Amino acid sequence: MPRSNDAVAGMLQEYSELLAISGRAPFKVRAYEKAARTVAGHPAEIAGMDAKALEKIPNVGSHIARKVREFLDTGSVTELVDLRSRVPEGLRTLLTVPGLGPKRAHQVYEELGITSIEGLLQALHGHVLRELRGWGAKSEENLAESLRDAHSAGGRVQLAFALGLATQLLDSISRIPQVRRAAYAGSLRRMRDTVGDIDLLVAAQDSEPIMTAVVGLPLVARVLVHGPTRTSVITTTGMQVDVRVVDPSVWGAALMYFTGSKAHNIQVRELAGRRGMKLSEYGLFDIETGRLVAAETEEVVYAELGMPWIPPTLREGGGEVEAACNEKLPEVLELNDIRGDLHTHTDLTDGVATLEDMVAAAKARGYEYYAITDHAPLLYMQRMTTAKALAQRQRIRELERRTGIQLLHGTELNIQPDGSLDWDDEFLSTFDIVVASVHSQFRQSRDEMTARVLRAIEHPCVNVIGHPTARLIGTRAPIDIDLDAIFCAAARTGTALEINASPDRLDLSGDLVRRARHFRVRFAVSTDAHAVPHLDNMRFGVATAQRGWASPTEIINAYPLDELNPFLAKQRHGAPP
Ligand code: DGT
Ligand code: CA
Ligand code: CA
Ligand code: ZN
Repeated sequence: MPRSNDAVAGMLQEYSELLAISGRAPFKVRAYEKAARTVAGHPAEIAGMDAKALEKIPNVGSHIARKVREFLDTGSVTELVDLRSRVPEGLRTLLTVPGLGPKRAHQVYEELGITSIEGLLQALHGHVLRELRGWGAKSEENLAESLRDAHSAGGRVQLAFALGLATQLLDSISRIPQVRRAAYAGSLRRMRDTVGDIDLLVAAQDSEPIMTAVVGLPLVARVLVHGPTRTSVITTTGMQVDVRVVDPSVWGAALMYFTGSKAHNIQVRELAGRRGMKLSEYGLFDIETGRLVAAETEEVVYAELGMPWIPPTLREGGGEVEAACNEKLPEVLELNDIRGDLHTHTDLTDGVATLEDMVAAAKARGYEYYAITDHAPLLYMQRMTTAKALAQRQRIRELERRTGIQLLHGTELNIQPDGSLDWDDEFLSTFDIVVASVHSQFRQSRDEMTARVLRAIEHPCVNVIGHPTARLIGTRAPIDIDLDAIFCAAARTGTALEINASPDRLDLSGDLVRRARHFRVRFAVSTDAHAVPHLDNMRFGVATAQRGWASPTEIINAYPLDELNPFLAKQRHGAPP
């Protein structure tokens, strides 16, 4: 997993944003932005490359290569640090305003002297922004809307971002000599789709040296609390991290407590009470004798309470405690149940990697099968044509012979506002798998939207509805649609609903998966990968399926190919390929 690529891409992206907000030439801004995207999607780990090898990466010239090398060697870039210090703090916070963008942030700063989010809101509500060059009432409304959407995410961050940050911190913390164990807990361990703050748990005899080391970590920007059992810091990314140090002997009880959720903890504690015991972060105790019953591992604590260990993704207080006590916990989907990815792109449309690179990566993951589902002609900017699709099919068949992995030639259709699709039925029936998704016109009425998606579900060639609610976490609300009608029709017609594993989508969400399961819907957990590293997002999709209590029997890409194929056959007319 090329982690260094993500870090470098982040650095280049920040650089481009700082250039933009400083009012530098647009071509320079774009160069860094393009380099960031290419690096993020580059299939090989770039950490070990020298400047010359770096320059061979598309969109990476000598200047950028030098900065990347400096970043990899020293962990920072002098010119970036310099640029950061020259952009006022208030102006930098404008960069975090969704829907504003660096160019406009620079504009409101220069022309109106706005240096804070409050100032921006004032100008917005006073209808001052619409008077600016290049704005107008429409831009003003759009900004207001982005702000409303973001506010509903409540200052939380996406799961993948929190996981990346937690992993980096744990990496540093594990190097502190006195540390016996360290792990993340809280909503991150439960894999909620957004995370408020990161909770880290550390096992050590003595907390003092740990906390001292933690507040000194380079990622720490500000210390909120520096105590012996709990330390809270704000990282340079703006995210809060709570660190607790416990004695190794109570690791299990503490991990259980700080994993939560609060609702789960309350239910488990009540259960303990009914059995004459008391549960806290220090362990499970017999109330009468005060004797410690269990604390060392989560397994023994749950076992003493009369339950099997409950996967963290289920710990939301949604009936899992009762189910566990009655031996009714689901056998949830695990990452190694996944036999293939059913929604992926290549550079034939908007992916950044070649067909060959994507397939090689899929094979390296040990997948039994793999579907290529590039966009279809109605998404005009992708310039897909029938001829290109057929040529791709040819390449796929050859590649299949060479590599031995079963390849499905698919496509991702665009569900038009009236529910019609790309291509005619005859051509559609020649694909091995068809995904259909809403990619535009998100604001139809509920009735129109429901009819639109139902028509796609009823189509005999459509196997999967991609990212069914079209939400983008923190930026776009879900479409307004009668989901029960969708679930009912999907189950009846043998159309799977996607659990899109991309961290900005996680669509369907865990809650919706759980609701859909009552209708006996089948699901496809897919990454929608546009680059090789995106294939790793499968873990977020699996976690989302778990949060919906889904078992492998309900997930079509956990089926072996000879069970998947009859599902994909649906009710197609026309000759199969
Ligand atoms: P977040 O940070 O908003 O994404 O959500 P969490 O679940 O990580 O919540 P957080 O960070 O406030 O607390 C971490 C865990 O600590 C939480 O999941 C359960 C436990 N916890 C915190 N406060 C309480 C409480 O008042 N009662 C109980 N029983 N547990 C608590
Ligand atoms: Ca938390
Ligand atoms: Ca916390
Ligand atoms: Zn896609």
